[in-house]
Amino acid sequence: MMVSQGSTIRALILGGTADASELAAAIARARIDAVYSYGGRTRAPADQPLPTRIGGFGGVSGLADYIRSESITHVIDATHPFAAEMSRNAVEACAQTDTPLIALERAPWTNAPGDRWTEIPDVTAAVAALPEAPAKIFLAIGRQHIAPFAAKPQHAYTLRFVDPPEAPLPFAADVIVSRGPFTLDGELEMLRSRGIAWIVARNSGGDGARAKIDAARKLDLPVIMISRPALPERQRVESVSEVMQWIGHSTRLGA
Ligand code: 3Y8
Ligand code: NAP
Repeated sequence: MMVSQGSTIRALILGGTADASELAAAIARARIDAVYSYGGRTRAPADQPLPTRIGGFGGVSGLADYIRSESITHVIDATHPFAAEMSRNAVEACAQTDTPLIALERAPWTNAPGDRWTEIPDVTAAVAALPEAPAKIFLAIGRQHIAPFAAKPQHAYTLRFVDPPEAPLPFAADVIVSRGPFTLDGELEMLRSRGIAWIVARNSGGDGARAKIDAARKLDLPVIMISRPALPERQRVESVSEVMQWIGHSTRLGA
């Protein structure tokens, strides 16, 4: 997609991940005009070295209006592989406004020798994959998608949230409040001390949440691994440097 002759760059980073924070630092160092965007899911998101906005745009039309009113010339979708609605909206809004879009998306984890993964498509299938006999289970899938596990209340659940729960939980559970990134030693200690027998995780990829997967292998624990949602076709890279080249490339075209 051509950037018009002589136009200046103004990038919108759809953020909320460690990769997005790394990109924001590179963009700030390069003194590229940009805005960092959080969805407003957590109480105190990490500070960024860029002007930051927090909260939804108001669907596809809200994002398209934002792109136009803020004279955004490039959109980088650096959200999480499970932030499917945001990613879909970005594809649609960038098509409507003819704005260059690239996704910064880490590769999925792949199971290594010794892993005991059961790969399933979604949370509902994850509940079905759990045993019937009561067990100690670590749900490492955050806060938004735990309700279906109320169908198996016989288990002793440990949850991990970024912020303390505001509403009553849909089932009895022990909640760890921690925002990560997590370490192998920390995960081994947590899993051992709680006698966890099963882990439910999403295939987020990246390093920030990988420690529990490595700890499960060391402890020979089964992992119910939720695969990523399908996303529409869009240009996709796995490194900050490729995004910087993409921006630089468009600059050369537009210079
Ligand atoms: C608000 C920004 C950094 C970024 C930290 C990464 C690593 C730790 C792994 C586990 C899994 C989980 C969850 C997780 C990870 C990083 C990274 C990553 C998983 C923050 C952040 C925001 C969010 C939103 C939050 C979700 C939740 C998911 C917890 C900031 C810390 C489980 C995803 O309470 C809620 O509503 C939380 C919602 C979306 C999934 C869910 O459905 O509950 N992330 N996480 C972003 C925004 O508002 O736009 O607060 O600073 C970012 C990070 N989360 O600074 O190093 O980059 O992947 N985040 C999953 O993998 O399933 C934790 O516990 O093992
Ligand atoms: P989602 O379900 O895909 O998005 C739901 C709605 O939230 C979007 O339609 C949009 O609202 C708003 N939104 C999401 N991300 C936004 C952003 N970066 N900036 C502005 N608005 C945003 O999103 P999610 O899975 O809840 O993820 C929310 C945030 O947490 C994202 O920043 C994501 O990167 C981060 N995160 C998510 C996960 C995860 O497991 N999903 C893990 C780590 C980090 P409007 O339609 O009103 O624009």
